[in-house]
Amino acid sequence: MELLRAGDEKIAPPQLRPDPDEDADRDRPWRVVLHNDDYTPMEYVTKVLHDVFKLGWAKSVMVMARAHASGRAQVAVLPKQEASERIATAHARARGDGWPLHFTKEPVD
Ligand code: TYC
Repeated sequence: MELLRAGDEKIAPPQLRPDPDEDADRDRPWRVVLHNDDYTPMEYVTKVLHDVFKLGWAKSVMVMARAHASGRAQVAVLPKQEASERIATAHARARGDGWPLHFTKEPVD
């Protein structure tokens, strides 16, 4: 059986690594943002910031208060994967407890 036909060597091999632009994107720092809502108790928000994002208690209170007053607040700047995982953990915990607490992430420019 013929394994290699004439011209096959001109076909580009499959890319093993994704687009280099995606690598650069993954390496950029990502900002985790906390969004205010009208329902989640302040103490609950503070505890999630402390437990999931590992902020000290005073910092957790400050970040919660800023989001409450301004609509949103920066929680942390993390590698993309870690930001995604912590947000997923925080959302799972909040949904499990019946609260709409919401985080997003955005690349830091
Ligand atoms: N606004 C909420 C309340 O009054 C508390 C809260 C603060 C909720 C910050 C979300 O990101 C938030 N109970």
